[in-house]
Amino acid sequence: NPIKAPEDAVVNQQQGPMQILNPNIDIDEEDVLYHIALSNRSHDLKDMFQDVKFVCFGGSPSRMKKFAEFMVKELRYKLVAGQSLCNIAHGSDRYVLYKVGPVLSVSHGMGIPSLSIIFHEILKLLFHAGSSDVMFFRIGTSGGLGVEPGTVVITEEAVDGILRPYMEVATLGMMLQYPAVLDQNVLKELVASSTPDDHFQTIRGKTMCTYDFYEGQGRLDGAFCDYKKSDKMAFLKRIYERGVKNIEMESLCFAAYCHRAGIKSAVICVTLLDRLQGDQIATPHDIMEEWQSRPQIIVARYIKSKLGII
Ligand code: R2B
Ligand code: URA
Repeated sequence: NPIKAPEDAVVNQQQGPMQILNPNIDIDEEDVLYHIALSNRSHDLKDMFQDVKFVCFGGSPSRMKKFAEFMVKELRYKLVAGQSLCNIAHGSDRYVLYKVGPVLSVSHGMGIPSLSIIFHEILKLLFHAGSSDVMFFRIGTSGGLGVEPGTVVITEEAVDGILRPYMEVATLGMMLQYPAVLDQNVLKELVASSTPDDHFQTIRGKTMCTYDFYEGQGRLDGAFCDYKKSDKMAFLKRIYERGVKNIEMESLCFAAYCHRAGIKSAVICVTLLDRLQGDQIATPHDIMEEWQSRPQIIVARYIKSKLGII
């Protein structure tokens, strides 16, 4: 039977230096952050990361590099003469990690298992670094429901593939449930930051997070499909009527872990297609590139407003 995670494992909201809820992590021992090839012994994590205030996660390594380059411009950040941005996790080829002043740009790969690994390691990195009052964002892509492709959806609640607002994790032979709660104030501020001059719509809505891109999202074009188009449409209409505006593959874990750690966070995804109209993503590359910059614009605007940069 599923079991609710222990209440005392939930911090309400972190304040001050990053806390970690694992008594086994001892700062006097070596802690290897294996998938980003860093450790609290081999690197001076305080020196490298103590000033981090915003961590932006996104699926693709090249997109997160572009986001870091975008932030260099937006924050008018001065790179050391003759130097370009460097991937701090270059010793591993699993994820990329760039730092632009107080902003970290990190790739998380596809799906909950991949996001979960980097989330643990980034949280431990910030703990060792003694960073304080840090916010997390996921800037990503998704399939939309009844919205114009290219629309940005900011998640009000993440639900799983059967509309449950929590993530289940099999732990020591038990199914533990972690509520996928997101900060409603950050959500409001992000939605309010969109302007009539933006060349795209920014809306709020529920986000369905699935464990699979094909059957999990009711697609008809996977290698397997044991249902009919009418079944798919009935499912998508049902979830649309329950307020789901987009479907992707990480928001449930991202929201659940941020809530569990007491970190303010938001999920901002652009929609690449309208799933009520089809399954295949065939939009030209240049248009897709422009769409994928939209969540970055919203988050950069938010970060700049918090840093007092006009
Ligand atoms: C959105 O896009 C990816 C699948 O194409 C997945 O990581 C997600 O959430
Ligand atoms: N990412 C998803 O998970 N689903 C889509 O339909 C598009 C992007």
